[in-house]
Amino acid sequence: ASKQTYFGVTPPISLKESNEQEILSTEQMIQALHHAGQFEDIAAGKNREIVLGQLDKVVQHFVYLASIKHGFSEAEARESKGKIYTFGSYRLGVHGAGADIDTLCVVPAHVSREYFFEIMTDLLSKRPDVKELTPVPEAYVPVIKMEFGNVPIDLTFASLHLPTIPDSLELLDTKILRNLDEQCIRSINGSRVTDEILRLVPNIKTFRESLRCIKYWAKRRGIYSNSLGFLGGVAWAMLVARVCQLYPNAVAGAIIVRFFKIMYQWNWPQPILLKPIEDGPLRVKVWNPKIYIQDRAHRMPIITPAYPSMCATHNVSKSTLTIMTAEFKRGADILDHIASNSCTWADLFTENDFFYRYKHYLQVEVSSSNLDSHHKTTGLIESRLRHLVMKLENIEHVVLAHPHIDNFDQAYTCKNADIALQIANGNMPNAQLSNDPIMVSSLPYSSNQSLPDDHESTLYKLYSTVFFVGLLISKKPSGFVGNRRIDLSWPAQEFLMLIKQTEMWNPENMFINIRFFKNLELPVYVFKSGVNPFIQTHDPLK
Ligand code: 3AT
Ligand code: MN
Ligand code: MN
Repeated sequence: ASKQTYFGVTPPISLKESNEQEILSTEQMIQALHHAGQFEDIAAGKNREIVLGQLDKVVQHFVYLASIKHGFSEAEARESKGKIYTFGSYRLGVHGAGADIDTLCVVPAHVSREYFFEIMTDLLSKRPDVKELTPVPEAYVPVIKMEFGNVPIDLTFASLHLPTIPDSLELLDTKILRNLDEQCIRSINGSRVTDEILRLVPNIKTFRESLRCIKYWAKRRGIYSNSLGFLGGVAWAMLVARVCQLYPNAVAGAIIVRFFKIMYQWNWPQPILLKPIEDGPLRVKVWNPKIYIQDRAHRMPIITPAYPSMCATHNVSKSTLTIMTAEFKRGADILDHIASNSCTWADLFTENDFFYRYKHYLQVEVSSSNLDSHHKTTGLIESRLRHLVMKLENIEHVVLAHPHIDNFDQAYTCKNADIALQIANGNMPNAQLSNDPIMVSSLPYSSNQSLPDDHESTLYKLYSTVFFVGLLISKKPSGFVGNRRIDLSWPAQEFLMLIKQTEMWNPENMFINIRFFKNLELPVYVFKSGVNPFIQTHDPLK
């Protein structure tokens, strides 16, 4: 058999080079992305490199100290070296201005994870250029999060079964996975997947330009979120990589045209693969719908190329697949119009109209009096909301349950705990009627900001976050109206139970309520105009 000369699991569809029109269109696309601030400036890029250099020094110091602590001699400890690898959007070369750098710290066998969280954390905490240092040792992928020289960093860790880490070490070699614990295998996986993707695309520059476009488009259209059942960064990268494989000589503008056409017509659950699924030396599960029922349930399988291959789109539901397919169609149509000059790239990137699209909405509001609990609660809801979506979409007459990828933060300052409790329970007191006005401010506490401390310590603070799900309900058979609330309240009840049964749920200081309503009851803060456009008549006395 002749040696395979193409990238991917099938030969390319076309080897054609792009024409002048496609090259021009690509330039316009890059310009539109620049205009939208999707590239960071040169100084910021330099700063990232400096930060990575400094982080490398800290890692070497950490390995040295850990080796001494482990009983190595001074000379042996000096010989021990670690290495930093990057992965995620920075490694792919598609990161935006504020993006983090995902890093993996690889060390020799004698340097344990316990040392990492003890010694490395200690070294970092002593640096004035490190802020918001947050070790998360118990995470699925243990990580130290921080801001290093104003760059957000996720630092993961893997200790290899090797006495020292040679500078030339390639993580793609499956042999290095032998004898590692699960956390290490998971930590290395992110890096291995990114490296494979880069190895499997025919032209890296074209891949990067195309992916930048698709990432921005997906964010603007509200379909960029792995946890909510859309796709995350890795899955979008694999989709774009697959189209690049099929058109190895096309420029980015032409790749985008093909991307939407192919994805719109794709015969799911036929999987997207960048290479044949490989076997390997470990006793770990590899994606295989012939063997595993849970793999057969994947509606939109996009499979990671590095052993052990996994499905990166486990969370996709009936609704989210429908929503993404409609977006692929929209993209294909707009690209037709761009080709005929009746649309521009900016039209592709128009923000989605989530709050104008549905007649019915559901909101999940969580609140807490302290920021720390509140961060935990919002994280919990974010990771579980898709379960509510799946319960809803299974109800008769619910055609679509559409989770909104952005939530809304609100901070209340109340005169007393009683008012705060009312708000927390979803009963906003009427400010007009009560003599105690409620101050509402929309502090972005995602930036870890506390409400400013007022001098009146009697004021009671409440942090709240609201998540929205849009509902498309089919034309009701007569008499259905009366049943609708009952029909929808069950999934909500079940979801509340699921949340409240979680170990971290603290009913003393965590509040959750769910409401269904029609579009004319949507709160004004979801509209840029500050007005709910569905309320047509305005009562001047109100
Ligand atoms: P940004 O530019 O940072 O928004 P990204 O693609 O770099 O996009 P992340 O930094 O969130 O995205 O993630 C980078 C990689 O880290 C992707 C995946 O391999 C891994 N990762 C992210 N979130 C999780 C998670 N919850 N569990 C396990 N791995 C994760
Ligand atoms: Mn990242
Ligand atoms: Mn990250």
